[in-house]
Amino acid sequence: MTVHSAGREALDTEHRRRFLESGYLVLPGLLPEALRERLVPEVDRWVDEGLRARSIAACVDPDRHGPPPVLELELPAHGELLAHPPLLRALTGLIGPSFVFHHLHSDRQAPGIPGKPWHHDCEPHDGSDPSLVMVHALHYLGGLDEKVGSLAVLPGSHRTAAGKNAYSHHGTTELPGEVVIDRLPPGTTVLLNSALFHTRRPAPEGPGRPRYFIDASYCQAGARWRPVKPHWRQMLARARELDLADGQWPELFAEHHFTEYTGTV
Ligand SMILES: O=C(O)CCC(=O)C(=O)O
Repeated sequence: MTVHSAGREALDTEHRRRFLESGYLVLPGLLPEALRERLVPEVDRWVDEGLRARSIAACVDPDRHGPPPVLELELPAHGELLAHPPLLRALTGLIGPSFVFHHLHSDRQAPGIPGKPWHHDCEPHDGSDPSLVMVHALHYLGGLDEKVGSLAVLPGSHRTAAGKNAYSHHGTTELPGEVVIDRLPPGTTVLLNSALFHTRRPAPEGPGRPRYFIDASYCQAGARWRPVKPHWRQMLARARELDLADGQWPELFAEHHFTEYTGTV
């Protein structure tokens, strides 16, 4: 497993080389306890008050539901998370300083939730440069262990062009060459090249404890990327209004990095 100790100022060229080659990097404890302690009740609220369900409905059937009443990034700790300085510094080390926020999801997965079949999450862009990268930051607030199940990745799979669900017929089964990430301390972030195939596996010994999982994604500047939420403009506008980038990172919430929303694919 490619592991980097969080808290160091910048990732060195070796981390970058390993990320380019394998397509992932594990940053144990990137999220400090104080931030985690504020994120967990926000995730609980997001799920228990139906805000997550409402947010999904806004994407699945926008004509019927309209935009959600609350956005993930309007929850204060979630807003902080998406521009968490050590995270943005790590991204800079991997893909350079010019990138745009794409989307944020937050969930408390119930114990016993089924796995998620092999897939990747890369969105297309309208440019001609195939080397432009989208990165997903998978934040495991409570870490990973036998009580919450694991994440498996297929190193190098991001380098072959394939549809998001090209391996979904394998379900969550073991694939040759996979790396299983099944033990992570709380507050660990796994950075994935979004084109990397990965799968979520359920807890091996049956239902354990809830899996607190937030993912945020970022796209390298240089082309216009496809948005995944119909209310993407509102999302970026609120992030700018709330100054989540703290006066820095001018591209982080800029609209010009996106094509028009054309529906779910
Ligand atoms: O739950 C996880 O560890 C990964 C989930 C996942 O693959 C996804 O949300 O795309």
